[in-house]
Amino acid sequence: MDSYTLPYTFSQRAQQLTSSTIREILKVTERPEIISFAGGLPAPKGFPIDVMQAAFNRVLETKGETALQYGPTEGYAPLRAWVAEDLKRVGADVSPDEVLIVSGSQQALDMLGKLFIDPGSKVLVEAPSYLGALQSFSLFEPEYVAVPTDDGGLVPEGLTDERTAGARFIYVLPNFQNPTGLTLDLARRKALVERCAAAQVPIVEDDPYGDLRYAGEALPGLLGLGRAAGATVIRLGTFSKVLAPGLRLGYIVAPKPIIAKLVQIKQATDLHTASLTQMAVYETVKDGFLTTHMPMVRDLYKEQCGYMLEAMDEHFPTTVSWTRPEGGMFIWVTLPEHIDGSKLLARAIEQNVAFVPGAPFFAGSHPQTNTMRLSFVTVSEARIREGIAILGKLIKES
Ligand code: N5F
Repeated sequence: MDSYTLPYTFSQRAQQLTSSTIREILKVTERPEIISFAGGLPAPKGFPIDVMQAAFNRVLETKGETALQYGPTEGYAPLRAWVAEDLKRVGADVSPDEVLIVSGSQQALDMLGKLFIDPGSKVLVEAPSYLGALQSFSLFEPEYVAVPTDDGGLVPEGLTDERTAGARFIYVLPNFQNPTGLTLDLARRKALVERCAAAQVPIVEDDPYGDLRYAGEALPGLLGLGRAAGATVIRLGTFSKVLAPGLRLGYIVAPKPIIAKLVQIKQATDLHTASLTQMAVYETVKDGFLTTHMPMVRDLYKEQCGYMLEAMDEHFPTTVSWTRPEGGMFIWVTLPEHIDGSKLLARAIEQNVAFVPGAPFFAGSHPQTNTMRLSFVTVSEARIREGIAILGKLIKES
C-alpha cells in the first residue's frame, strides 16, 4: 500500500503486517458448498451447549454482580487455581499465581511478542510452525532462526550454539504440532529442555492439542521436564479445543517475574479477560466435566482422522507423502516438488475444496511450497471422502 497517497500514515509495523492465510481462506469456506479442510475449527458436535448454558445461568443467578463487573488482570482466582491443579496431569507442579488467564492463546502469543521481541531479536521456531504465531511475533520484527525438523518433529541437535546464541526464546509445539501433526518423543523432549537450559533460552510451549490424543501414550509436557532441568518454560493453554473457541479463553503459565510483566502488558491490552466467561468456564469444569467430555471428542476426532487417512491411501498417488498423527486436528502433506500448494489450492477451490497451503507456515525466505495442511475435524465422513478424491485427482493431473 502506498501510504503517502493517503492523508494518514500507518506505523511501519502495521505497513508490514499481512493477513492470516487461514482467516482469508475461512472467508471463502463460509460458502456451504465448500468442503473445507482449512481451519482448525473444532467439530461443533463437541460443543457442550447445554452444559455451558446451565453454567452461564448459574453464574448470573448466583454471582451476577461479580460476573458483570471489571475483574483482576491476572484472572478469576478459582479458575487460576483449577488450571494449576490440572497441570499435574502433564507432570507440572505450579502455583496459581504462576497462571495468567488470557483471551485465547492467540493473545498470549501477541503478549509474548511484546515482552521479548525488539526489532532484530533472534527467535527460534520450528520449520514449519503455527502461522498465527509467526503473524503475532512478526509485528515486533524478530529475526527468525529455523530449527531443523524431521519425521519426529524438532531435532534437538539442531539447537547448536550458533543458533541459540542470544535467542530471546524458542517457540515449540510438542503435541500434534500445527501444522505437521507430529509429536516429540520423550527423548527429544528431554534433549530439548536440557539444551535450552544450558543455552539459557526460554522455551515457549504452546499446547492447544495435548488433550486430543487418541493413539499412543501421553507424554510429560515441557513445563515439568524443563523446570526439572533448570530451563525457563512458558506454557500456553486454551479452552478452545476442549470446550469451544468462541469463548476466547486461554492461559499462560510462567515464573512469577514473567507473569508480573505480562500482567502489565495485559493491562495495556485489554485490562482483563471477560469475567463472565471465566466464571462460567470454571463452573463448567470444576467438578471434572472434562474427564467425561474429552473421551467423546477424542473418539470423534480419531474416527474422522481415520476416514481421511483411508481416503488418502485410496486416492493420493505414491509420489505424495503425509503424516499419521496420534492426536490433534491436522495431517501434513508433502507433494511432489513441482507442485505448489497455493496453485493447487486455487484449482481446488474451483472444485469446492479448501485446505491451507504449507508455505505460510515457514518463517523466513525458504518456504517448502510443495506442502499443505489438512484438517479432518469439521467435515462429515462422506465429504471427507469426496474432498480427498477431488484433491487426489487434481494432484494426479498436476
Ligand atoms: O486459544 P486460541 O483459540 O486463541 O488458539 C490459537 C492457537 C494458538 N496456538 C496454536 C498452535 C493454534 O493452533 C491455535 C489455533 N489455530 C487454529 C488453526 O487453524 O491453526 C485456529 C485458527 C482459526 C482462525 O484463524 O480462525
